[in-house]
Amino acid sequence: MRRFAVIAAALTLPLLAAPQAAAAGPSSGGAAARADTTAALERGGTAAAGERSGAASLADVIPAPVEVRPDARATFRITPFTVVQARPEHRAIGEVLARDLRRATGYLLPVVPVAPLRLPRIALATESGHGAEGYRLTVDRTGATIRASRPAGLFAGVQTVLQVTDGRRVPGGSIVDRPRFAYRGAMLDLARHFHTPDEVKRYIDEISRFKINHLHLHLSDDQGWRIEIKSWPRLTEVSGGPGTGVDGVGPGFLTQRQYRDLVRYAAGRFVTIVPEIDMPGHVNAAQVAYPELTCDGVAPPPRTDTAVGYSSLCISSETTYRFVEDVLRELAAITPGPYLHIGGDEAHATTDEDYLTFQARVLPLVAKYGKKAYGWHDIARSPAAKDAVAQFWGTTTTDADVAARVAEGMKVVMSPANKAYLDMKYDPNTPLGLSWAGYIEVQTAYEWDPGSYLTGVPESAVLGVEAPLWSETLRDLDDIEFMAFPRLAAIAELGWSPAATHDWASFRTRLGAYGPKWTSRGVDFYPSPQIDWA
Ligand code: TNX
Repeated sequence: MRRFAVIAAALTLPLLAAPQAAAAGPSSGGAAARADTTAALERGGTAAAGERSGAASLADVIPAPVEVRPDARATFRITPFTVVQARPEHRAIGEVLARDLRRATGYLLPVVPVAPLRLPRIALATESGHGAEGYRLTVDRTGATIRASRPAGLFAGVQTVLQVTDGRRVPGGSIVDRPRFAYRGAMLDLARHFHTPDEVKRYIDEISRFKINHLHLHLSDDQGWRIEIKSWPRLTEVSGGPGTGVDGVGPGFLTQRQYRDLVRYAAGRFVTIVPEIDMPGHVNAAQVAYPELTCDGVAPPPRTDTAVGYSSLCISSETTYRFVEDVLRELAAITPGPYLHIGGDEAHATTDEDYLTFQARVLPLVAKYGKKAYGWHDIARSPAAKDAVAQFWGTTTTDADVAARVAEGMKVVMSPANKAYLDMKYDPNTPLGLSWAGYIEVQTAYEWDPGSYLTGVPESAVLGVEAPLWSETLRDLDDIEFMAFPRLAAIAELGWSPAATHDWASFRTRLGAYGPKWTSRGVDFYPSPQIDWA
């Protein structure tokens, strides 16, 4: 009975549901997809509209997979009868695949636990040996199968299928894939300009397509405080209010409820949220709200400019540590991920001695709340950083403090500002962004090796890479997308793909072929002249 119902659904509903399904998607390619669908159906559902658009080969994947064996004779055609097969516990991942394919085809693409009879299918299956995020993809004329040991691997495989398909065909052959580094991150700065939960979700959607698995949120800075802390409510009442942020264009902050919702949303795309509260510098907004966080007890004026390095918590005051502990405790309670980022950068208004005093107390506090301490690489000045993770944001390839701490066990996430900072202009004509670390065209973002970049930091000490995007000059999602894409794809490849696959000519070609996917989703990417866009 159930089987019959599924077959009936697969056979009949696609034809009825097609136009609606296509129209429902937010994609700006919806109308075109609908026209293709109608044409294909008029031709008996056999014509593959995508063939005309020079559909991808199985090797057209960003980040490049570990091993690809294309087989031109084994192409799988997606038809109105195709189903997605996923066990109930993997249903949500199956839906991620089906949702995009429905948008492209207008077909129903039901997600079913067992595909009936010989219906063509894209199947998700479990198989040991693929590690935390690895997967194997096989495609032949009867279907495609993604096998993984863990759900994150199935999700990664789904992203690969979505890249190689034009909605009508999945190119034949097989892929075996797994990440080079466990940490592949992106960062948004909500302090300089607030970005709404919806904007953050759209960014999560886009970064997870490139197998980015961490999103670092910079939640406080001199200009604004963007996360509700129940024990210190004025932080957001005052410094998340109107007039906060660069140029005073606030307001905005995340309630704890909104933050938890973001964490949940990200988890559904296998992205871990990493919250950052920057200290002991970059704290002017906190001090505006609570003058007792200064040494003289006088509230500083709110700041809407982009200067850095002028504010410091009062290191000799116990109020400071009560504040820090309250914040870390509340953040830890709403953050299931392993990391709390405590900033630590550009503390130019804190003396060296005070900086060390502060870190000796605060780095261990993170562990007290069950989390791993993570900070900008300035924390390597402190001996207490040996158990932490440091995010390297320098523009040099040597840092004695980082090398010394790494020898003691510290791990490093690589974000060299002159390679991985997505807020740097592409060239002198880029209307948005800054240029203090130089101009970063796509090739510059791509051509470096995180595993051998820093003297004294062997690959074994590198947890991964992250591409920060600071928001001094950015307002809305279009601005974010224009700076992030296509460079984020380059950083994602450095984080995921084996060093042996690193090849600018190949990346450049695959990136050019990806352009229409961004266009069809309305992603406002920068059409770099270095790339031949399809
Ligand atoms: C440096 S990078 C900063 C930020 C700025 C950024 C702008 C780092 C750890 N600190 O405060 O927003 O440059 O590119």
